[in-house]
Amino acid sequence: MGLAGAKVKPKIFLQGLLAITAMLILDAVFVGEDRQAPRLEPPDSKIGELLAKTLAPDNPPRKTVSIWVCFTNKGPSGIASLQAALDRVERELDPRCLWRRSKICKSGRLVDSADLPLFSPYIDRLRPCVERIRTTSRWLNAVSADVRPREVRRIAGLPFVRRVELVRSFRRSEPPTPPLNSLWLDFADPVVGFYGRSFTQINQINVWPLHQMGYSGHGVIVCLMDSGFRTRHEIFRHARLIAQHDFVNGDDDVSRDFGDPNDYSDAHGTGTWSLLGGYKPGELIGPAFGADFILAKTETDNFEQPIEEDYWVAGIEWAEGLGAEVVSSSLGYLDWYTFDDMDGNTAVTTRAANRAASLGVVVVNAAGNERDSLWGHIIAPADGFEVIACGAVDAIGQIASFSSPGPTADGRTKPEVCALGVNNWLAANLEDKSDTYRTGSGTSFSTPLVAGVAALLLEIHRDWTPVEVRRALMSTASLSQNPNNDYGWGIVDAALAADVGWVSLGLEGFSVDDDSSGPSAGDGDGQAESGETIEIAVRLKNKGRSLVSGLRGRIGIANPEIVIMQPEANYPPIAPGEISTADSAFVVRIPWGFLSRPVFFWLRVEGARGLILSDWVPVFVFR
Ligand SMILES: [Ca+2]
Ligand SMILES: [Ca+2]
Ligand SMILES: [Ca+2]
Repeated sequence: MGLAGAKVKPKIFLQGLLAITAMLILDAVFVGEDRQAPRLEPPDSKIGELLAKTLAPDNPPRKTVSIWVCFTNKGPSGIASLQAALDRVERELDPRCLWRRSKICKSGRLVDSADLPLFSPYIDRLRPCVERIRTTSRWLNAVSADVRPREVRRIAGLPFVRRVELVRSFRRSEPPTPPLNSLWLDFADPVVGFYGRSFTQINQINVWPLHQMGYSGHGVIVCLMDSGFRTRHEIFRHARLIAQHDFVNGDDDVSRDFGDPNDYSDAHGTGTWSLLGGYKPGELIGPAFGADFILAKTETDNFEQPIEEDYWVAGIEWAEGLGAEVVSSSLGYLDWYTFDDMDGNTAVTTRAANRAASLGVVVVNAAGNERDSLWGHIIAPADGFEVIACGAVDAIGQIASFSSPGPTADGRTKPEVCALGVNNWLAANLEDKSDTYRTGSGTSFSTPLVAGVAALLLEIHRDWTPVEVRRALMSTASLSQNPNNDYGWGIVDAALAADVGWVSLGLEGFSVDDDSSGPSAGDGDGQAESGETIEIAVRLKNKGRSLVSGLRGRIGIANPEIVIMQPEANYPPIAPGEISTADSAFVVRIPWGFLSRPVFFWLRVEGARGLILSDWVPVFVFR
């Protein structure tokens, strides 16, 4: 069983397995050869298929190749010394890691043999055969290293080496940035004004009610794994950064390195961190701006040198050990895996993500930007069983043209949920101007929004496990009753998922009346057309668990040509789960000669305590 060939059938990983069982199974996946008698195998049989292909004589010769070297065990030890070693590891674990693991493992040991360090004499014996050790993984019981091709057989021949295989590479595709819709926001509104242009992304997933209640992810450790981070950007001035490590360069500074290939190496991570945890009123607010952050630089964001899976695995192991409760990341297009591998248990990153989840870490990963590419599917580790895969929608809730669809290779619905991933407002890293902002698109940018919501849920419910966080997000999202492989369970509703009694309203739909009865004046063909006065009846759904009353709706629009004649409407009380239309409709007059296009009315609904819902009502107007 090797890194490439290992395929434990997914049915073993049925969701809802007791976590301790999951740990034992994962243990078997990673170090299951421990207890077997040493095998004397010819070196070639230990060389993974992909590595063998790469080194085949018909391929162009390479100076070095990056490989995983998996060891047979963690050193010769009897049961007694194994127990002592486990005791030692458990004592050394960070208290915040122990606490988080204890949510899952209610009794017994909080560590297993996958937590034991590598047997250092093996590494010492390996060292003369390699150009450079890249990183090590306790969970995989493996070392990654750059080696000369001719050394591969010699390494495979070492008696303590179980298998060697290629380190896979990923490449992130940047989706096209669509033209901006002219959506108008009233920044004079105190709620909108506080969030600035980030209101759209925060409002769509209903985060601001939790901020108003005082939640911001305080006390929750969130790890971002990305291309590097401009930590000096003003948006992070209030962020509590408790640890950082650069796995690519082996230092403790995740900002741009002198030797990095271009000036933009920290652009992607700066953007994702700002979306999750930025704080600048009037400009940009992330869902979990009050969290404790740990940052891992695990990619170079370099076209020539794509993202490599070994740094990602090292990063998530490190974060887990520090007590990370949420990990947010996005990898990218897979150069080496096939869709059949997206079965939740094959890609190295997926298996590491599964183990992190089984230890209590909520892993949130981008679904990918590959809808229209040759790949056409979700990307690892989004295929993981408890991994929350994030798709991307635009400001009016339509799936982004690039957002990778499910299902997984074994037929599970993916992604889990969606958030804004088209024209998000995020911190930029333009040349040397550190305090700028920009728009950006991609599932990379919807992911940190959802990860931020996960941190809010964990702040409110300290005992929730990854299974519970995932279930809360899915069961309260916009398509929870009829999920599909584009949106998953739909757009997140943070206030509803948090289950704190916040009145949560959804825009259920609307209808346009263009007949000549009542205030409307038109030809009655059911289409809104230039020259007509129309009535817009908006239906609201009470998604919460208590009756809502005293609701007032008000619409606004950026386009001054359209005259709003009746901007307000009162709603009757709405029982939980019920849908209601206002007693009277909104009335608007469309001028003659109006060009055919969608028109976006901004609807805000207030209750006794102020704003409850803000959303867009898109009406198509024909000439
Ligand atoms: Ca560095
Ligand atoms: Ca009418
Ligand atoms: Ca009409």
